[in-house]
Formats: sequence, C-alpha cells, structure tokens
Amino acid sequence: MISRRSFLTGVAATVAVGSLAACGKKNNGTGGGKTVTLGFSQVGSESGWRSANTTSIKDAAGAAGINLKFSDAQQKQENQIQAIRDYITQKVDVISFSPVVSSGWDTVLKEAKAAKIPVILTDRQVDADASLWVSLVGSDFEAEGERAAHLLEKVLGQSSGPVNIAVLEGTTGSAPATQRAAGFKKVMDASHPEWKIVASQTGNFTRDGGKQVMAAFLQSHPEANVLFAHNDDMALGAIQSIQAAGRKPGTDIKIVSIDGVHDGFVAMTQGQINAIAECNPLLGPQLMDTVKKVLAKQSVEKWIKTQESDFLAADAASALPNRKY
Ligand code: GYE
Repeated sequence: MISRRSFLTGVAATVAVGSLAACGKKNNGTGGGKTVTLGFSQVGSESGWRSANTTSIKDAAGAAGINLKFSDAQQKQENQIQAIRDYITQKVDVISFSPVVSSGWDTVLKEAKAAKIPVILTDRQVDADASLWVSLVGSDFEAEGERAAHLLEKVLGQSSGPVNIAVLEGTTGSAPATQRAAGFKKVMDASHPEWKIVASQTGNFTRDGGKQVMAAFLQSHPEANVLFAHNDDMALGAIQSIQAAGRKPGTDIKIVSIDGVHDGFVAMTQGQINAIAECNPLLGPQLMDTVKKVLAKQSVEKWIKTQESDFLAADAASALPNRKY
C-alpha cells in the first residue's frame, strides 16, 4: 500500500448548524428523547461500492439506535426528489442523500429548509447554495482522479511508446464522474503531454455498461493500450470484453480504476487490473455521528472527508484478506 492521506482536517470550515437543526423537537439524538428518524435517499444499486455503502448506512443506523427510512432511487434524480419530498411530509428529523447528479437540487433543498429539516449530504456533492445543506460526508473525487493518474505513472514505469487511453466515465453529471475526469486531466495537462485520451464515454458505473462500452472501444479504437475506469465495476465489465477480443487485460491494456471493492482486488491479484485508487464507501458511522451532532446543535465540519489509500497489483494479495468491502 502506498501510504497517503486525505482525512477530516483542513479544507472543511466549521459551521454552526443551530438555525438548521430541528428546533423545538424533543429528540436530540443524544439519548433520552424519542428515537431519531433519518430519511435517506440512496443513488441506486449500481455497483459493489454502492452495496457496501448501503450496508454500512443500514448497519450504522441500527447500531446508533436511529430509525432509518431508506429508499433506492435507481439512479434517477426524479425518484430522489420524490423521496425527499415524502420525508418532508413525514416530518423526519434529518434528511440525508447521495445525489445521483450534481445539479437541480435548489428547489427541493429550499423546501427542506423551509420545513426546518436539516439535510446532510453523503458521498456525492451538489451544485447548490451551500447554506441549503449542513455537511457533506464523503470523498474528494478530484483527488481520486489525480491519484489514478499518478498510479498510471507507476504502472507505466519506464516503458516508452504511445499511451493511448480509453476512459470509462461514471454517470454523466454525477460529482464523481465530473471530478475524477478533472483530476486525471489535471495531472495529464501538467506532466504528460505524451498521454492521449483516444476515447471517453459513460458506462454509468455499472459492470454491464463497462462491458458494452469497452466492446465498442475495442472496435473503434484498437490502438487503446490503457483503460482508466471511473470505478472497479466498469473495469470488471471491460475485462470481459477485452478477453473476448483475444487481448490480455492488465498486459495488452493496462487498467487503473477507482473504488477498491472485493472483486476489484481479486482482479488485481490476477494481474488484470494494475492499480486502484481506493474510495471508501463505509460512511455509515460518520454519517450517524453527524446526524446526532446536528440534532444536538453541535458544530460539524462542512466537509467530512474520507480516509483512503492507493494500491498497485503487487500489493493486492497481501491486502485482500483485510479488505472490509
Ligand atoms: O465510485 C461508484 C458508485 O459515488 C463514489 O458511485 C460513488 C461512486 C462509486 O457507483 O462505484
């Protein structure tokens, strides 16, 4: 494991949340009052990362004694907006959601604010007035894109020759897709004029999407010899297409992805994925902690960042037994 950090401190400004907290209610989430109800709208169930994130949230709510209302938006923003409106009608104590895309949230967030229900974002960011949400518990996706590019530098080592990169993008308009692409490009622009992105298209963060788009790339861009996948699941789908085309994933086409799910690690032990920038989905405990603090009117950081590491294939076998998702 290449040690690095991106944890908690620094960037985040501390905000006073009293005005947004559920004023006048007896329950404060710190024990003693009635049970706290959290309405949570999940993106969907598109990836291994997402399954681990959902399990973490459900388990942490149970452990914290929080009554969790959970809905799966199936990657559709309109479903999330509807779920949030339902939570407002139900007068939950706190609303949390992982926004499928970044834009288009102002109206519903204003409705939550008017109802005096605090909103805590988790995983993905929104492009909305920051006064409409209390805190974000999640990763720095731009840094992840930069880390993926630095991992590619290590994977390529001293090898010379063209670097023709195919990119499998995440869900169009989602914070991780936009920011991972930006972070990767930042490193390319600064240090690698010799790297060329020959194809870039969304695979919607799914295994099937990665498989299909990679099959098309292999036809239209046979010169591609690197794949940057915005998540492991798309890389895993792409591996199937690369093999079906008679080429060797990890050798003929070097692969770098993001997440670090179990199956991604297994593919690294087999030399099919060359490196992974971890994105930690186990956000449940920090989210429940933040819910309680907000209801207790304690100050919380505006962005509670997640701790993550980078892995090369050579590290995978020893790291695999300790992976938690
Ligand atoms: O990388 C991907 C999932 O928002 C960080 O969403 C998350 C991303 C994750 O579908 O696997």
